[in-house]
Amino acid sequence: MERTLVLLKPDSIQRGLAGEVISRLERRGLKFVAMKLMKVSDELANRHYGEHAGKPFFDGLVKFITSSPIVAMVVEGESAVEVVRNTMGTTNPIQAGPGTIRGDLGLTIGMNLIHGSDSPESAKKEIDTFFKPEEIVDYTRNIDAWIIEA
Ligand code: D4T
Repeated sequence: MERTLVLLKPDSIQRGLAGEVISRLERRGLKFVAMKLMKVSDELANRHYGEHAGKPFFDGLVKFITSSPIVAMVVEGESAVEVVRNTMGTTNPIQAGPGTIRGDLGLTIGMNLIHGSDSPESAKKEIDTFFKPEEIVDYTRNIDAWIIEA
């Protein structure tokens, strides 16, 4: 089953929207296999957002993601990367469709509530960046028989 990294960004936590965002992912049928509240260090922020280094928004992005705690999660499910990205909506909440997390709850690209890996390859790298293998929990849910076709 595919896994992806999800981060509830500082604005989600500060605005008291963590439960709302987690609930939307849960209701979609996705399964959490790791979850923790944490502060992102400068070093971790630079590693996670390394591909954006040098871009005009990079310094602001690092400042934002290190400004206040986040919740990091590993989410599992059929096509989890794509499903999470669709549930999040586009990067800029102004363009994000209604019914998506960013479309319903966000207004600015710099505070767009949630991160989800953009491919299975980056998901693997990002999960390794944020979690030790022993922090990821394998378990079964009986309800999956009503969510995933055999
Ligand atoms: P993340 O990586 O946070 O899930 O966002 P996306 O995958 O949807 O978008 P991204 O990697 O292109 O951007 C990373 C992060 O930078 C912020 N950002 C982005 C910004 O503040 N200004 C900008 O112009 C862009 C393009 C938002 C998300």
